[in-house]
Amino acid sequence: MFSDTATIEIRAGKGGNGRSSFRHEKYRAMGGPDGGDGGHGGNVVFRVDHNANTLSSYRTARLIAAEDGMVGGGNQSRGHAGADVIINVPEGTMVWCDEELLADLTVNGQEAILAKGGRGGFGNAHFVSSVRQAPRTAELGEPGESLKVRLELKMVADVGLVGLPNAGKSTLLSVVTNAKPAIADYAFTTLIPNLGVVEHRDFAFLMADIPGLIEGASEGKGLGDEFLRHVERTAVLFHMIEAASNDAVRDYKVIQKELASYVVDLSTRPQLIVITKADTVEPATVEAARKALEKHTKQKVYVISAQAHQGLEPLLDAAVPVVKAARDEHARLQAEKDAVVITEIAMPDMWHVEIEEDGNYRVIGERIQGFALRTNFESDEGVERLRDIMRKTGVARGLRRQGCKPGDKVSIGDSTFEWL
Ligand SMILES: Nc1nc2c(ncn2[C@@H]2O[C@H](COP(=O)(O)OP(=O)(O)OP(=O)(O)O)[C@@H](O)[C@H]2O)c(=O)[nH]1
Ligand SMILES: [Mg+2]
Repeated sequence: MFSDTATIEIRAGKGGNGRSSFRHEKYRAMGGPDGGDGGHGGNVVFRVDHNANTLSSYRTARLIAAEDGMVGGGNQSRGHAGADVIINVPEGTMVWCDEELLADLTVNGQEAILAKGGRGGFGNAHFVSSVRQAPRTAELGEPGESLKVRLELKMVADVGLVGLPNAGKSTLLSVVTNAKPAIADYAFTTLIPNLGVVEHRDFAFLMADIPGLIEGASEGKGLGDEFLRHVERTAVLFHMIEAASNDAVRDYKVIQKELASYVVDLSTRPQLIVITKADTVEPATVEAARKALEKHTKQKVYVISAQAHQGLEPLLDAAVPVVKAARDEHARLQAEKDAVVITEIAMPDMWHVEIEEDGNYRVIGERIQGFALRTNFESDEGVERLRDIMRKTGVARGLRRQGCKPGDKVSIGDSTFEWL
């Protein structure tokens, strides 16, 4: 079955404790305090990876934890920071905690820190003052954040089956794909979309039955706005209307109105209009409904009986080119988005991060400074490209390790910008 949700507990690393120690010096019993700070705990970072397609790998995971920071060393050396843990998720993954949406991850390479590692404790070297020459105090590291999150993937299918409840959507899916959805003679049999693969004339595409929509769905009636979210992730719609309907055009309009009232207008998605369950009424009734629908929509209307396996070939034949066109369009939009994203950058030379007196972060390194020099900070695209380079080269992670948060100022060379 297609899995589109997973619940996991994520836990960031605990900060390392600060050390309390004193210098060993020849001829002196005890030198000055030299205990280093503990390292920061690792973060739990979600990252969009367009090679991932499902959340299935997280269905069995209970806990995903980042590494703890190490305790501070003698000689004022800072403990090692705990490594971040990266959770790769497909495009379109939403991360929820209770009812709150924490992250909506839509673009390849996009990252979000959802549990922040604890700060390392200060070592005793930190507490020296004119009146306290030999402090023994060292801080404990802070615990890392920990929370339970629900991942949800807006489903992606080439074709979504929409229509009123009981229109025969799941039945069609069960006949033309390998899926085995529940089918029954009452409304709202389907509550979660089922996904199947259609193999037709050497072409394969994904089809999903969407739960039935009713009037008011876009305002949440019958869980409708939940259901419409699934429609959002399907490229082509089969709009399905029962042959036994009293008024096929009215049924059609009800669904179109709900599709149009969603957050984004879904009524303009490419549609094939299908009269279903043709075997349940007289041929003349089917014909009248077909004529009325074609007149109203100015579009060809297909007639099927999924149960009797009738009319399916012409419908699937018509679907193939529409699905192909939708995929091409998607690829074109994706290519536009990717145009500002750099896929691989060789940056073998060294860089490091310093924290300046005013708390701003400074990245020092010849190549990254070179990139910054070539960045037009007036242009959002330019800044996004630089950020992407920083992600790809690990500089972004280096900054986070040092505690850099969204809103903090980052300087590279003569340029300063806000961290996102
Ligand atoms: N005679 C006949 N009955 C059909 C046909 N297609 C579906 N049905 C019946 O219609 C009823 C509803 O079918 P479903 O496929 O569950 O309808 P649905 O649109 O998925 O319904 P919801 O999930 O509730 O929105 C079931 O009893 C099916 O057996 C058909 O082509 N001919
Ligand atoms: Mg159904």
